[in-house]
Amino acid sequence: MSGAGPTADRRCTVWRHARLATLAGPSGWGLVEDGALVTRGAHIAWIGPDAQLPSGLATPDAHEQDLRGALLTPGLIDAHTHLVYGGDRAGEFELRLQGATYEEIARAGGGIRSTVAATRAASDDELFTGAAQRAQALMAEGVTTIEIKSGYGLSELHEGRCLAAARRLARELAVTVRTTSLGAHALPPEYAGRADAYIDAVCGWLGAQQAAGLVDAVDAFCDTIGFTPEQTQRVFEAARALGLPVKLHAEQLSNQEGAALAARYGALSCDHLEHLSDAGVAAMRTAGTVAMLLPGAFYFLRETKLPPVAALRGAGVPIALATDHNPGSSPALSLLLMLNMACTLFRLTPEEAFRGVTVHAARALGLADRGTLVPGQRADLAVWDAEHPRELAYRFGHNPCRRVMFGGFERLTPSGPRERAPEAGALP
Ligand code: DI6
Ligand code: FE
Repeated sequence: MSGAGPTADRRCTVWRHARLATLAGPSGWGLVEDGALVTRGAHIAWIGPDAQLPSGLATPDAHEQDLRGALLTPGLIDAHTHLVYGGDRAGEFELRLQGATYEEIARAGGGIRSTVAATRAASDDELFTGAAQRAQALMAEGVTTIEIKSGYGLSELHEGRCLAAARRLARELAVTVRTTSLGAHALPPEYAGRADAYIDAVCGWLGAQQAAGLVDAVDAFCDTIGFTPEQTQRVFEAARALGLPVKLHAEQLSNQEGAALAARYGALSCDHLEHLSDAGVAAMRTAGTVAMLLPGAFYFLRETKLPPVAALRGAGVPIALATDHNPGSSPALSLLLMLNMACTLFRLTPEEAFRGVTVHAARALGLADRGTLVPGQRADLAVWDAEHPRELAYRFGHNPCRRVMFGGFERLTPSGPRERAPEAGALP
């Protein structure tokens, strides 16, 4: 566990006397008792037992921080959110508690489409401010990377405004944002009865979104109240033509064999998956696609059909977890709560759950530079008031995050700005 690179005179921090959960290697926590970790610039330069900390590794002006036994882990990654939208759906929540189903509300023109109306009516600043507040709630729990989907604008103009708000978050907050274009989330009212024409429009505006630097990946909602596999495939073809990776909201409410379709396009992840078939599991394994489980939506929609965790585990499909934060099916703003829910509801082990918001979440975003504490990885770190990482999945409604380092700079508070302006090139 060594490997300082030859990078010159960049600012260093030496974290000493920490319990490290490195997640290095294919399984296990990778625990190092009384460990040390050296960051240089935006990256991890060295990690290992404190007693083996090499002298002369850090620059003379390095900040030295004694963590006195606190737990140090990779920063957390929320790899599936819909953070940018207007309004809320608390009234719909009440309707569902009185017996209306999510599908019934959607078919009656509520659901996603009511959020679309509120999103279109919101100003750019309102979209940004609402999303920033939600992002900071996630960041307070040690989140350093967030994926944000569009999908509540549903026109070229409004989808672009939502993706631009997501990009602005990355400029103004100390967090990495990956954007996903989800025009194929629901049918907007002006295209009622013309789903194929709407899909043509979605495919048509992807190129301009990409040219504007607004999109890192493409997603769709393939389900009875979403789009058909054929329509989904057309979106995937358009993404492939542009060289954009795909992912899919698959088998959430029904089995459309969407996961197998997505796997044929080399999808980064398939998400939800309660109704995933054995064929879908096999296709995901072959393609190396991550299974993104979303316990917040399962819980909030009071679903009873469990995702096939044993089959995914048996096939060696990497499992990730995310909040799926959105106003309709998962208004959750705690990734730590998802750890607990994934264990209690889906029977993941605490280690599987934690890998799901670190290593496997990074993979679901196609990011190879984060998710573990290994030399060369980004210095995205979280310090916890905990003795063992399993405690992060055990307690709920409790936030033990004490400090966060983002790309080699400590945030002033866990959700706050960087302690000082970044050096050019040090941050994404
Ligand atoms: N599945 C979901 O759970 C979210 N989107 C999707 O395709 C829900 C979005 C919403 O209800 O606003
Ligand atoms: Fe979602």
